[in-house]
Amino acid sequence: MYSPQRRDFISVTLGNQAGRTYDNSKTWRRQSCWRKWKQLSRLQRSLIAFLFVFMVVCGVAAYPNLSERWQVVSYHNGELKQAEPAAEPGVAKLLPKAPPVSQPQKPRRSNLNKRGPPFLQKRLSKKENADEPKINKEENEVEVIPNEKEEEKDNVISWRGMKIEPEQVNPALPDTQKKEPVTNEAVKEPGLNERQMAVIEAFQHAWKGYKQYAWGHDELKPISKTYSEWFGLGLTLVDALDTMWILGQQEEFEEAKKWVLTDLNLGKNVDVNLFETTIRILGGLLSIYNLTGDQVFLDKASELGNRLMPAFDTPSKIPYSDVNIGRGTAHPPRWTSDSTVAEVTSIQLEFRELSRLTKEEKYQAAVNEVMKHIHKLGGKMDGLVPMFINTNSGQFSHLGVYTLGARADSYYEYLLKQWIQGGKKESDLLDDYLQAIEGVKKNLIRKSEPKKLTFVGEMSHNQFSPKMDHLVCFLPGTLALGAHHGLNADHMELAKELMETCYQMYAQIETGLSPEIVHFNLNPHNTKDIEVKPADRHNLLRPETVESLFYMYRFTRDKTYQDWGWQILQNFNKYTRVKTGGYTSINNVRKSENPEPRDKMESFFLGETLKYLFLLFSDDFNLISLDKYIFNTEAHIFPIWTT
Ligand code: DMJ
Repeated sequence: MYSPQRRDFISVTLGNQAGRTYDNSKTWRRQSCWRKWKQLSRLQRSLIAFLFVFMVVCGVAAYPNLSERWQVVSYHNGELKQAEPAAEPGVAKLLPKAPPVSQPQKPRRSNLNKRGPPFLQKRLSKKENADEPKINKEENEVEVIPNEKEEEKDNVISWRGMKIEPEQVNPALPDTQKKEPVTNEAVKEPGLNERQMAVIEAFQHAWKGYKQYAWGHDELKPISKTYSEWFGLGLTLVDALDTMWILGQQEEFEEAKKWVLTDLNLGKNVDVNLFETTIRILGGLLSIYNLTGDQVFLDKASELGNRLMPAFDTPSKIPYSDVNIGRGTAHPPRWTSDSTVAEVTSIQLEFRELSRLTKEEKYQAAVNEVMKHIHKLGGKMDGLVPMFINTNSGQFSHLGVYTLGARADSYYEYLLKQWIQGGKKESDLLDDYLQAIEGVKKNLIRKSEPKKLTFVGEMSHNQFSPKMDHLVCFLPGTLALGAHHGLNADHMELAKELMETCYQMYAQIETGLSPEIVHFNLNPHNTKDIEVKPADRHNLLRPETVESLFYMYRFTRDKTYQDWGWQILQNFNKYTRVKTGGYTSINNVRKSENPEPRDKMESFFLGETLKYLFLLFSDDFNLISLDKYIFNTEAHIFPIWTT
């Protein structure tokens, strides 16, 4: 006889035993739990409910303690950094940002540039991950392209820009008397080579996505075909201005310039990060002014500089991390009064250049004060600095952790580059740089097993950790730059060894793309030099390795460096290019069959990565000559002062 109940029961049970799918398995689990719940007595159910409520209340009450405990953690350059070595996997993720007025989308920030208490970020990261689109193989959203794109080469625009040589910009002249931009004969290459054309094609593809789905917004989300806001200042557009100029993308450049003129609103009521806004937007505007001589960019730069100045109004004169550029107020992050050392020491090139161009001393005075203070400060280890500094006391905080990675990296880079920028006169900067490099050699350099790759590890409370961030791959380029400018020749030897290591961080990985962090093996019995922890397998389209390849090629003329860069570009094209326009950061460099797109094209992919690749592939060594220019930490171009 027909019995619906019996039939239902049998059907569900059998369905689960034989060939259970993801969906019906979930149903089965739900039903099974529900049955168990129903079997409990009323007392048992009440007890469980009470325990649940109790745990929620405890969790809420523990909030201040947690935030205290995590004070040692903050974010720099997109990386979670912790005073204690064992960072919890997956913490460095996304977090919310106070929405700028009338932004259509709830602003978010990727793990790249970190806001809010870390535990909040962890919670959000889970949500974000859940939302993240995966590659849909059928729709083939992440485009896999052949290495050579012969069919598209004819479309490349071959316009070349004009530029001003550093000595042609005379800051002493009033604006009206400044020389018009002149054509620089040295920039007129006989023709672009195939690899440079491939970079232009990549740029055009990235720009196509940005223009279509994110125009005037901070970052493209190429998979979901939308955008994300961080500061609401057209970050990608401003970051890419000088790249367009160098790559000869005239039409795109003119359109972008128009946006800067009419739509870049620097007076909006929004909290911005002092460091990121300085290196990307102020740096981008100054760079394009130096390349074009177009006053509109200097006017914008000068307005932004003024709006950022409240950050320096602290008891110690060490700037706060955040400034509201509309209101003219500044503050530290919510959970600490510390700033990140790299952040307060990597805004100097930009503010100093702004002073030179505007003849207003105040910018340079503010950032020089920071450097003087840190020069004298105790708490360093052989010239290596901790990662945090307190804006009230002016003292380093959370002592004992030394890294060349996130939160300290560009301190070292800017010591050298300020010295070069200023005409090699400021000996404190040079002394600090040389001492720090000796400190790196003494404390942080090791060789891996079995291949003896030279790497830079970290020191945490006298314990060495063989962990190296991809961010550290700026170092070979910086060392080579110093050697080129007359510093110890052994810096160049170390640069070569580290360059090989940074290349291996790509070459030994399944996709040929580096993870965010690697751990080197020191055990002679293990067979692999490089290990990658699950939480570190992402790639954000970062520039540091191709940046260093560019310097190494310029100074050695060894074409191996160009070949390595070419491999990297091809792998970006293979695993991160999105068919409908744009490139995406990915979650898993070890999974070539599905690297898991994160749906974000960082502004530095256009500002830095593609620019450095283009320059790496150029055999014209006068194209942004390293004897006349320096690059800021976002690859923006500043003249070396000649007076
Ligand atoms: C950029 O914003 C800059 O290069 C910064 O110095 C480090 N982080 C990103 C690129 O990785």
